[in-house]
Amino acid sequence: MPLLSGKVLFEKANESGFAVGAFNFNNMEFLKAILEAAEEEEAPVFLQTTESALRYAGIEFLAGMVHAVKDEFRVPFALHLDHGRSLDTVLLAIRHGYTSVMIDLSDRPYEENLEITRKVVSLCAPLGISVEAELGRLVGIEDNVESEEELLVDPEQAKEFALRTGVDALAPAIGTAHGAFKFKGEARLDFERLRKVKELTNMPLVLHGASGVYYEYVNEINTFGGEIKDAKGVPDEDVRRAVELGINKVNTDTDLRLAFVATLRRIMSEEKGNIDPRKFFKPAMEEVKEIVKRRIRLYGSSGMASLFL
Ligand code: PH4
Ligand code: ZN
Repeated sequence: MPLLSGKVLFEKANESGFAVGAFNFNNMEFLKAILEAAEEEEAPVFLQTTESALRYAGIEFLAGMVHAVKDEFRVPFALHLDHGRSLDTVLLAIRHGYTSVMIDLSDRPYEENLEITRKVVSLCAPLGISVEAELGRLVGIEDNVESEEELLVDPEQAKEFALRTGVDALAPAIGTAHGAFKFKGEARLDFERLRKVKELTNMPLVLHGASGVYYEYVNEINTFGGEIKDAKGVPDEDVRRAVELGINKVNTDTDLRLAFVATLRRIMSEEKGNIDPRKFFKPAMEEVKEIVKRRIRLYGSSGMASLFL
């Protein structure tokens, strides 16, 4: 299956009422784990890189790996720029064969976000590249904000933004946050707000900051020398509900990091005489593959590759 435009993935998911898993990668180990998991689950996926991934590994390596292996896999996938912060990064991604981009100017004034997003759409649409944008802001407990409410998406504004920009997908802030520390107490997602955004836009929606931050990995990390206290993620039932209410792409990065690091910490402490990194990385990569499969099943996208034949 060729590398597809994100447009195709977004449209099929929206039509059929499931979410495509979007997984971040910064190296070969994560990319291989994600693709193998998708293949085993027969699920479409977004392979995505942020600007910090590009600073870490270089776009030539990250995009180069995807283009080099794309014909080895049968499942449909898109190469997506996650949280692109400028027109320059979008242009860089276009030059490197990305099939989907996110332009994230959610921390800028509304009109500025709108104008630049419009420009990105006018560049990407003729090339068949999908565009995702964000409205409202994602904040974690580290950000110390006084009023979370005013950072959440305004559904009427989402409708206007979608019409005026022509974006293919919208990421509405409904209370999630990036990283392993998402909530102080119980998880609180604003489902009513999500329902309203879907009703008013009827377009593909994206959930960022959706990791489950599973206890078993947090516990393993803490047991083998790590220190991550008060970690908290989005419960599986909340992710399921968000998909039922119209989320069509779910971003997951932290869960993959936790799986990888937990396994590394355990094996490094068990095999003190080993200096071959492959002996650490291989099982860590396998664990990333397991968590990707688990998340794909949660999003209802297992078996959905057949829709693209
Ligand atoms: N993302 C991933 C953001 C990763 O700069 P960086 O590479 O560290 O950024 O867009 C998510 O929405 C991931 O959500 P999660 O943290 O809940 O997995
Ligand atoms: Zn995100």
